[in-house]
Amino acid sequence: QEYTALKLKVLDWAPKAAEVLKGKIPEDASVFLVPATLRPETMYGQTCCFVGPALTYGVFKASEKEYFVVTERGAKNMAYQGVFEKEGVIEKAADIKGSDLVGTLVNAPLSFHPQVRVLPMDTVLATKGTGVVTSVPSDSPDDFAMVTELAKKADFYGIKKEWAELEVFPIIQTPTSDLLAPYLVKKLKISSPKDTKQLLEAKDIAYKEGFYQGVLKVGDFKGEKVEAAKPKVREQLIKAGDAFAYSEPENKVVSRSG
Ligand code: ZZB
Repeated sequence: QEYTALKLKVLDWAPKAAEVLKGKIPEDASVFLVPATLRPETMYGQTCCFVGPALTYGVFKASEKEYFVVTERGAKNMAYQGVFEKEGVIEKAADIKGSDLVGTLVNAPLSFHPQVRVLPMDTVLATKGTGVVTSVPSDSPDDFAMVTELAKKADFYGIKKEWAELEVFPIIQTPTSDLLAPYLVKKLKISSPKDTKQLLEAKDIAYKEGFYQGVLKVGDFKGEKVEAAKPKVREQLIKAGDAFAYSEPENKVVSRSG
């Protein structure tokens, strides 16, 4: 699987994260949460960044001045893809639990919401991508179901309600909707992230309809078909230094459905 790894720069750490990382990262270094996505063309619609609250992440040194927050597994893959300074070598500055990252404020490249929060999602897999997921509720049914749940039960999840209530803007027009994920969640009567079966079906439809019939409504490639615009948005992000290519060894790919 060829992913796009996006660099979400940390602007303000959650108090727990600040405490855990104190003295472990140079003051003048930039730290990024690095989600792996298959849908770079949807990045205009990011509203938050998900981590698995029970997962352990590492803060890995990418260069003198840049550190990446990803799973150790993700970092090991990156080490063989020219992402770090030495081929095959990872340098870990710290360990941090996903739950300690919740509430951290990050910059989301290209998004209409340039500043978004790190929020918890129990279904994030440690065995896929970087263990960090950028959330696009307009086009990902899983993400729409999760942000809806988080806003409904903010106290239970230990977050501020407004962190999960950022406006969901239309990004891609398809024959059925310009907010495909919310449309499918409603149509398939999905009421929570626990409706795994319907969510899988919704995801399948959203991928196919978005890719083959979608047209971008926003950004520099507005009016172009998703099929054509996807690699262009990706290139633009990479050229700007906001993203890089990340791939997974074929046999290790595990789908979100398990
Ligand atoms: C942003 C995005 C926008 C995504 C969208 C999807 C969609 P999949 O699920 O096998 O098809 N993802 C990445 N890593 C993980 C992980 N460790 N655990 C759980 N989910 C993960 O694989 C790719 C997608 O699953 C990725 O692309 C990411 O969410 C998520 F509009 O990034 B995506 C219809 C889907 N739309």
